[in-house]
Amino acid sequence: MSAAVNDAVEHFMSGLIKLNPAETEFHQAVREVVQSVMPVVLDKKAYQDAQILERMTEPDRIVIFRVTWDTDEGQIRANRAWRVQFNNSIGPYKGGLRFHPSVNQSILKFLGFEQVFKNSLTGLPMGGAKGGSNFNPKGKSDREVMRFCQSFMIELHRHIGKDTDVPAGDIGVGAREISYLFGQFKRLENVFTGVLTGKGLEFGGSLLRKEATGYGCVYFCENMFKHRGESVAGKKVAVSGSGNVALYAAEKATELGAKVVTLSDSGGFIHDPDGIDLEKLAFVKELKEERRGRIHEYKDRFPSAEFHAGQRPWVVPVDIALPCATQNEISADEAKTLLGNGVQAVCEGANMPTVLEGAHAFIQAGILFGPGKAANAGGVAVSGLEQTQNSTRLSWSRERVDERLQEIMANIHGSCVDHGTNGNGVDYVRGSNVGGFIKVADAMLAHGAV
Ligand code: NDP
Ligand code: 2IT
Repeated sequence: MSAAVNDAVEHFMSGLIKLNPAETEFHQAVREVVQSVMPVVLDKKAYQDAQILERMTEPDRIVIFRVTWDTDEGQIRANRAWRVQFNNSIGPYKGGLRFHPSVNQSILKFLGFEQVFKNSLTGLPMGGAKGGSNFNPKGKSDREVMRFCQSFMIELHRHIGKDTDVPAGDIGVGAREISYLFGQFKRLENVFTGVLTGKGLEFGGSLLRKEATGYGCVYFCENMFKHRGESVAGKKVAVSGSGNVALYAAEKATELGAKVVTLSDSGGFIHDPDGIDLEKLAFVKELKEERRGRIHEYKDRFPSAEFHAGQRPWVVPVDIALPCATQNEISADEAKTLLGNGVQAVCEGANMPTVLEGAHAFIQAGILFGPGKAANAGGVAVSGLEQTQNSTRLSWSRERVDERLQEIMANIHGSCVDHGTNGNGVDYVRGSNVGGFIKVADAMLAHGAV
């Protein structure tokens, strides 16, 4: 980075930090983008005159509300909830809902900000948003989760709609929660419409939406390898998490001939040196999706595996790392460990799972580093296809959705190559940030001062 670019980045960031004190995750996400796009902004006076960066880092609006619900024992509980509608310059707001005790405004702003660029990269007409609550669905009964979702929707329904804002799932929000949310929206508004994505197949959901983020992440990884004349086949893979993204990333990696050796949850990780094949994965899916069990139970079923309590999988020597759990789950030290063990690719299924210093280390080492906003865009892309199916009142076959998903992931890869190629290969961070930025920035310019 030149001194002029560096000065401009630091000047911009000091203003942003002053305006948004203590929102550390939001600062981190913005810094990464601004480092990439500042040369483009400095090159185009129209962007500077229109204060494009200042406007892009300020959400259009944030709705904050209390969600009151009662437990099975009849006790009243209250949680805080948000919808961050970040930017709708290229389409209606679109992005997931997260239910996790760690959720706060900083985390939802970072996620909403990332979503703007990710959605732009898909090539579909979707703006960026994120929402959620500090509600913890773990350990709650189905009826408690239902009452929470219904109460949440009593406020949220005023702010969303098929042409306004279309939420979906994220951590802690899966098929069960989306179904309760959809049922309540339909009751409140008396319309049957594609206002949420990730719906059940019986009421407008798309085939392959469940698998899309994980599959898309592996398709993106395969594109990166192909660009170097290689493939994921035969590679050893560490996956973190054992939720929606992790399970289907592991499935697709295995289908493409790689050997997945780890999965995790917040309790620790399992290491199965023989490989977590599709049969073992079927057990994990049942454990996690049906029984809401814990990953350590894998060892009870497959005793040759190891369980490492309280640890993350990055100590295991692998060719490919697929972080698919949560933000900042690869520290600077863990990035060094992965590099020291000869990792060839890190492809992010989760949003911002690598700390900035770790991401810089991966880029500097010249390994294939696929940032979340490119690598995990398959989920929201198939959400976009679900919206298309809903508005035409048709359902596409699994093959048709998969074909479109592969095409979209290849296009995103192409956009990264176009905007990120340098003497060292492809800088996918710069490529995805610049590729996502230009379309949104130009739409904002065209709309004038709004
Ligand atoms: P799930 O709730 O299905 O699974 C989350 C997994 O990550 C669980 O195994 C969970 O373990 C683990 N996890 C969550 N928080 C933490 C934490 N603080 N520390 C350690 N482990 C944690 O969520 P998804 O699979 O949907 O989401 C995973 C990631 O992918 C997130 O970053 C999300 O934003 C991103 N993403 C999701 C998309 C989607 O379509 N669902 C699309 C694009 C990105 P435990 O059960 O112990 O909490
Ligand atoms: O982070 C994400 O892209 C998601 N959680 C999916 C969003 C969506 O609207 O499908």
